[in-house]
Amino acid sequence: MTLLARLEEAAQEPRWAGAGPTGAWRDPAGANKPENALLGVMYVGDNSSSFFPFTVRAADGTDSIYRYTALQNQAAGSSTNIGTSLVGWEWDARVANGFEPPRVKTLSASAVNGNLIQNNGASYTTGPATSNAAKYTAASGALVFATGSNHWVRGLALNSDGEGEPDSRIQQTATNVFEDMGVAPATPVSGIVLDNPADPKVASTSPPDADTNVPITTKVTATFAADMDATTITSSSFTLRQPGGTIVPATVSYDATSRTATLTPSAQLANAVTYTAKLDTTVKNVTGRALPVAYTWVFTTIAPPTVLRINSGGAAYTSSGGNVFVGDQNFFGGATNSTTASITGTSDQTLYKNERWGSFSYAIPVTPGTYDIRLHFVEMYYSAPCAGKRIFSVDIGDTPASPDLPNLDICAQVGPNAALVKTLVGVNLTDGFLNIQSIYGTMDDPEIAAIEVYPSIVP
Ligand SMILES: [Ca+2]
Ligand SMILES: [Ca+2]
Repeated sequence: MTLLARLEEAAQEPRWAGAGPTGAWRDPAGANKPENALLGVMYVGDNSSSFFPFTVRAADGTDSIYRYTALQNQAAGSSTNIGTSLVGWEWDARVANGFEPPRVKTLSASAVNGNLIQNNGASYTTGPATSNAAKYTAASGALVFATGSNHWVRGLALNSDGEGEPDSRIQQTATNVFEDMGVAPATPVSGIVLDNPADPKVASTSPPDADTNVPITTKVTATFAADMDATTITSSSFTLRQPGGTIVPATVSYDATSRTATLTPSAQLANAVTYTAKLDTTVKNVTGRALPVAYTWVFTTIAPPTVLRINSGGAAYTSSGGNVFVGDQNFFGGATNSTTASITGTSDQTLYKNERWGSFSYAIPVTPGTYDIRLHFVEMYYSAPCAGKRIFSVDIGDTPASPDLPNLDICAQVGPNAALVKTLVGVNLTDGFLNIQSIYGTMDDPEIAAIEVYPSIVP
């Protein structure tokens, strides 16, 4: 049992004698631990005079916490409102603040209206919002379920003041959540369905439910808790669907040793798409018992690989080969310089007529993956002979080599006002950014003329 308390209104909390000021968990100047890091959702607003229905959309309803209710079988695109006041008086929602745990799954989307917290509790405004119930499985294996508001429990029973809207769907959902946590009621009220231990059960899936950044080459697997009847696991009973409901062509197999069903798509999946995997109730175990309800889970494929070209120190430019370079961006520090001199060794002189120089870095957002990085350099300040007059290094923060380009002497390699290109192949960019850092060497300032990052041509 876990007891959670919160402080969300930094400006309004009392100051206890002898203690420091209390603050909001989410306050960046204080604890800086937003509540959604623990709960998957967090307080976003309230209304103490108007309450709202709890809204489960068709896609939310396919989650297994809604099993044994009609919420699982809503028409695509439709939704169900439960009660009139099961969302109030304070509401939570998912918040994209960078603190949300992996694989949080939205379980409701209820329209609300009232006070909306601003700036981590510094103030409020008023207006509409959407409240979310959600769940996720923590790294510890703990299942975390958040109801989305403090009124949700009024769907279980009347409170001591006679307030509430008891609803069998809320009661069944609560029962399901407890069963998923390993606690089954011994004396359920009439109408509540308990899991039958004899029924087949999905022990795990791959990708896991609500996973993101899934490779487009993924297979989809479900591992069962008991031996299954292989003849019931087919491309009809185990399916993968696109958002519109179209089935992804695939083959399905079952491995009895690992009790694992595997769906292999016939082609690569699309990027940045949420797919829905489903095991139907025709799937049976070796004793002939079927899945009591369809088992559905979702995952989202990775965004397309990044292709980005930057004209360091200059403006947007399309190369003679048709490659689009954007104007200088994603940099920190350094200064720019330019020349009107002709540049040799290139059909894209424009790229080399301006540069970023000094102590600079780049943090370029990229979809995680394997990339080639092409760096362009020029010596535009010194005239010949200039070998040895500028010696510097460049490091890619994402590689173990440090620096990746040591003791670069542009002029010694190609002379002044000439293009020098260095390509690093097969660089794994896993954290969402390509980090480039200039490093001062023995002579003068580092510089760079252009940067390209594109999916690796190396298999
Ligand atoms: Ca490096
Ligand atoms: Ca440039």
